[in-house]
Amino acid sequence: MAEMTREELTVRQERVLLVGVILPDGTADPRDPLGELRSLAKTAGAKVADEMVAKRRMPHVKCYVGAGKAEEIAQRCEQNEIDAIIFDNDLTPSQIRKLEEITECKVLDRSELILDIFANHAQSSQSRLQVELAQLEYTYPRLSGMWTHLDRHGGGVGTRGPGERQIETDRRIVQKRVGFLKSKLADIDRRKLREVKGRNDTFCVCLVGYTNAGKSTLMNLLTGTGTYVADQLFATLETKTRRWNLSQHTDVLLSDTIGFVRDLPHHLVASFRATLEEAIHADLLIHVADASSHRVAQQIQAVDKVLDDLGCDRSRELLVLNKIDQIIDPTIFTILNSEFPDALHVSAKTGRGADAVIQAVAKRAEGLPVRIKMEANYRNGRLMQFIAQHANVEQQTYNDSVTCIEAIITADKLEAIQYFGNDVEILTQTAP
Ligand SMILES: Nc1nc2c(ncn2[C@@H]2O[C@H](COP(=O)(O)OP(=O)(O)OP(=O)(O)O)[C@@H](O)[C@H]2O)c(=O)[nH]1
Ligand SMILES: [Mg+2]
Repeated sequence: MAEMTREELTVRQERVLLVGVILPDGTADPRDPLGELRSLAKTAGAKVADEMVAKRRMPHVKCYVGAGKAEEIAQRCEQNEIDAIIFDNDLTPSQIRKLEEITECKVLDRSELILDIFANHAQSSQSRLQVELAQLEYTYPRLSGMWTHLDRHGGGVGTRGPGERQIETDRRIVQKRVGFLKSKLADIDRRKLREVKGRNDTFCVCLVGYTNAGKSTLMNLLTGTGTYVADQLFATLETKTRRWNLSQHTDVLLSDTIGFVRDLPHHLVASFRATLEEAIHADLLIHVADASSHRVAQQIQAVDKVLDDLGCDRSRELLVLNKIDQIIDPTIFTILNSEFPDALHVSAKTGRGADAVIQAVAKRAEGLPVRIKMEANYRNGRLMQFIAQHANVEQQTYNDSVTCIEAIITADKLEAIQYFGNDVEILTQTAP
C-alpha cells in the first residue's frame, strides 16, 4: 500500500503545471506567489512547464477554483502536455478528485509535494518510517476515493458493492500499517528521549531555521566537519550532532536539523517529532535565517510557529541572520537592525561574524566569568585537574595539605566545583 502511495504521487521527471490560488489571508509571497512552489517542484525532480495564478475570496467548495478556471486549467494541460498539476494550496480529497476528473491529469497539493520530497530524501530507517506514516495519514483519504467508481456496479440499496468492500479492506490494511508505524516510531521516540536526556551534563545547541537558510553550512563552519550542503529545499532530513569546541575550556554539542517551510503539513511535524527532539530539549536554539531573502521576516515567523507548536522554549533562542555577503544595499541592514535588533549577522560561506556567534553561545553555555578565591585539599586530584583544565589560575599558594587558589572561572564551572567534595570552600567571588 505504502509503495503504491509513493509511486502514485511522485512527480519526478514529470511535466507539471503550477497553480496558486491567492486568498485574502494567504501567506504566499505577493511579489512571486509561485516562487517557493517552483523551488519545491524542482527539488522533487519535476519539470515546470506552465504556471497559473488565480485570486479568490474563498476556495470553491467543489474544486477549489471556480468551474471556469478548472476548464481553463484543463485546456492548458492539454496544450502543454502536462502530466501533473500541483496546487500551492491544500485541497480536500474530494476537490482533488473533482479536479482530476475535469483535467484528466494527476493533481497534487502542496503538502503532498512536500511529502514526495521527503520520501525521496529520507535515508535512515527512522526517517523512512516517519515519511511513510505521514504519507499514509495525509494521502490515504484521497487514495481511498479511487475505489468509489466501483460502487456504481454494486447492488441496490442495502447491499455492499465491490467498491465499498474494497474500501474497507483497504482501510483495514492501512490502519494496521499506521498502528505498526506508530508503535515503532514511539519506540524510537523513547530511545531518542533517553539519549538526549542522558547528555544532561553537556550543553546542547541546536540549529533550526527555514529550509535552505544555511544551517548545515553554519554547522560545517563552526565544527569544521562536512555535513551535506545543497542549494535545494530539505537537503537535511536527519539530525546530525557533533562536538563543538567553543573555547579552551568548553565543548558543547551542536545539532543540525531538518529545515522548516511555511504551512508545513501537520502530519509531517508530528511524524518528525523524534528528529526534532534535539530542538525540543536543546539548551540553546540557534535560529538561522536567510537575510538575503526579502521574505526573511515571514520565514522567521513560520519557523517560530513550528517551534511554538513543538513546545520549544523560545527564550533560549539566538537569532542569526545568515548570507549577509549577499546583501549589497545598505538600507537592508538598517531595516534588519530595526526589525531584529538582537540578531547576529553572519555569512556561513565566508566565515564573517562567526566569532560573534561563538562568543554569544559561550556566554550562554558558560555563564559569566567570575574571579574566585577558594581553598581545597590539594590531594583532591580530580578537582586539581578540573581547575587546571577549566580555569585561568592567577595565583596558588600551599599551606600543609590546603591550597589557596585565585582564578577566573565561568559560572557553569564554578557550579561544578561545588560537587568535588566537602573539602572545597569558595572564600570570595567577585567580578573579574
Ligand atoms: N551566499 C551565501 N550562500 C550561503 C551561505 N550559507 C549557505 N549558503 C548556501 O545556501 C544553500 C543552502 O545551504 P544549506 O547549508 O544546505 O542550508 P540548510 O539550511 O541546511 O538547508 P536544508 O537542509 O535544505 O534545510 C547552499 O547552496 C549554501 O552554499 C552564506 O552565508 N552566503
Ligand atoms: Mg541542511
